[in-house]
Amino acid sequence: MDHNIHEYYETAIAVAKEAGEVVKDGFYKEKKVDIKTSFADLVTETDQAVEQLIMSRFSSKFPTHKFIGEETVAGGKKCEFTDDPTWIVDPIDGTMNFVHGIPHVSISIALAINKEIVVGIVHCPILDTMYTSMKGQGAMCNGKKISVSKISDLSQSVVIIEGGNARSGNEAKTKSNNHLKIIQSSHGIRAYGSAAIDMCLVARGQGEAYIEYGIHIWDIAAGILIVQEAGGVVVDPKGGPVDLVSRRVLCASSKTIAGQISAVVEHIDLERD
Ligand code: LIP
Repeated sequence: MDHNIHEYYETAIAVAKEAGEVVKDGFYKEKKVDIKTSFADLVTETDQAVEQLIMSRFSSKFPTHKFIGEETVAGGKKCEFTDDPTWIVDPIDGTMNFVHGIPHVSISIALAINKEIVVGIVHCPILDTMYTSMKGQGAMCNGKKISVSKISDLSQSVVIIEGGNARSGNEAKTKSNNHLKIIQSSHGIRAYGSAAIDMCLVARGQGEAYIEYGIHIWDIAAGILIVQEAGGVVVDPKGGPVDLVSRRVLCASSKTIAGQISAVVEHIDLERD
C-alpha cells in the first residue's frame, strides 16, 4: 500500500496544535487528578480529553490506521504494536509537571508503519515549542533544523536521567544507584519530567544523553525519530537496537557516549508493554 507520509506529517502537526490549545486551557485551571499504578503515576481529565480528541481526528481521517494511546491502554485496551500503520500517542507527557504547574509538558504523537517510526511530533504548548520529524527529512524545532551535540565523551556530558513513577520494589533503589554512577562519570544530570522533552533536548544538543527504565512506547516513539533525524543514536540500554515495547531506552549524541553509559548502569528488566 502506498503511503503519503507528508500528509500524515501535516495532519499530525495540525492535530498536535489543536490538542495543545486544550492542554494550555487545562494547565491554568484547577485539575481533577486520579492515580494509576502508584501514588506518583497521575492522570487528569485533560489527559483523557486530549487523547480522545487526537484519536477521533486520526480515526476519522485514516480509518484503517490503528491507535495506541497511554490512557486507552491504562483503561484496559491491550497495547498491540503490529506492522499496521499505528498512531502512538501520549496526550500529556509530563502529567506530574502539568499537575504541579511546571511548563515542561508535551503532546507526543508518532506514526509507525511496519514497526518503523516515520513521523514524530512533540508539541510543548506551554513552552510554545514544537519538535517535528519525518523519516529521512531531518529534525526541526519550531521549523529550524536541529542536531545533536558534538561532545563525544561521557565525562564532558550532561545526562538526562529521570526518577520515574515507580515507588515499590527495587526499581526506585536501582535507579538512585544509577543516578550516582552517572553523576560520578559526567558533567552532571538533569531531569525535566517528560521523556519526550528529554529526547528532544538531546536532539537539539542541550544534553548529550537520556536514559530511562520504566517508560512506555507512547513516551518515546516520537522522540526516537527526532533524535535519529538529528544525528543521534537510540539503543537498548543493554546495547543492541532499541525495542519500543521493552520499557527502557537510551539515546545519545554518539555511540561512544551510549556505550559508556551502558557500561556503568545497572540494568532493569520490566514487564513489556
Ligand atoms: C512520564 C515520562 C517520564 C517518567 C514519568 C512518566 P507521563 O510520562 O515521560 O519520563 O519519568 O514517570 O512516566 O506519565 O507523564 O505520560
